[in-house]
Amino acid sequence: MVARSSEVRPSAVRHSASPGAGGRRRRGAGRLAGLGLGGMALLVLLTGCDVGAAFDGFGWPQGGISAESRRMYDLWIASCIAALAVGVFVWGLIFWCVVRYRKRGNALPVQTRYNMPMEFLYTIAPILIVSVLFYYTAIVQTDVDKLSKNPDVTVEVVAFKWNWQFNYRDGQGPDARTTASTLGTSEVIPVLVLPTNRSIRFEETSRDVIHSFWVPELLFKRDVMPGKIRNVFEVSSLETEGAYVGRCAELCGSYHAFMNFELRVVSPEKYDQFLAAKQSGKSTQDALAAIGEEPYAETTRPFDTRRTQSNFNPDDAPAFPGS
Ligand SMILES: [Cu+2]
Repeated sequence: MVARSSEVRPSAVRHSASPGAGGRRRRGAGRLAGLGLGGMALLVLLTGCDVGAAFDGFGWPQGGISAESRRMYDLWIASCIAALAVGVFVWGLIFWCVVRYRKRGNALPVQTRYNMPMEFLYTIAPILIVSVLFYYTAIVQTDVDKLSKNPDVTVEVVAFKWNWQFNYRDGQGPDARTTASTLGTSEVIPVLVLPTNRSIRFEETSRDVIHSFWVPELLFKRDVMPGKIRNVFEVSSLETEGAYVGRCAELCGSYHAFMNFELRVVSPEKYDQFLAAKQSGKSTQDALAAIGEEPYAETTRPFDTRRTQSNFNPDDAPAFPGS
């Protein structure tokens, strides 16, 4: 139902009443349908190839190494395609209106208001779009946050100013036992060795302030809280072997930016050998060398804090450590 103002131009009435108007409307509708079909064909063509790679991930980091990171990446790409489709449709309508209804004389154009179908569409369409995006976001988020009863590997992540300790556990929760451990120092970057194709549970705890465990290739970070809070998350499988830098993603103090570690993803067989070597009393570096891996971190290096060399005395009077 269309309600129009009283300012309908006679020419408009004449125009719509002219004998050729029905044919022109049909042609216009045909053109619109053609455009719609063409747009859909283009979308199918684009989704058929790797749209994410073609558009550089639409700004999202590529190269995720976990099943969860792939799902988050896919959600982002699908959301971008949906946003682009809506954008192209709206831009098309804008340009069509600009051309079709450009000024042709001084007469006031047809004034349209209280167009109920249009107003209904304006209200329903955004609600539908947001609902669909929310639905898929909720599914992926639930999937990423999902915890299983019996993960294959449980590792306790302990953060402290300004380093990490990784404890391999024989069960879940604070009461489980640590069977092997890796501790970072000022001279050695801690290397967290984990296997491919096994589910891994991370249980996080901090010894001082809030830190954040972040491996960019997991496309995921989670705060590490002090006190009794144990933040837990799982990765259903790591898919690509390799060395990946890990960082603290929460501003935790002076040396926050250097609080690095390395995630080393190896085959399940190598992982079992590594763990056995650690449990037999070998150091992390010796255990890594025993399975044919680089003993020290490859993606980052220890930093020099120069904590003992600072001298804030403007007269350069010597300052000694501890003095
Ligand atoms: Cu930190």
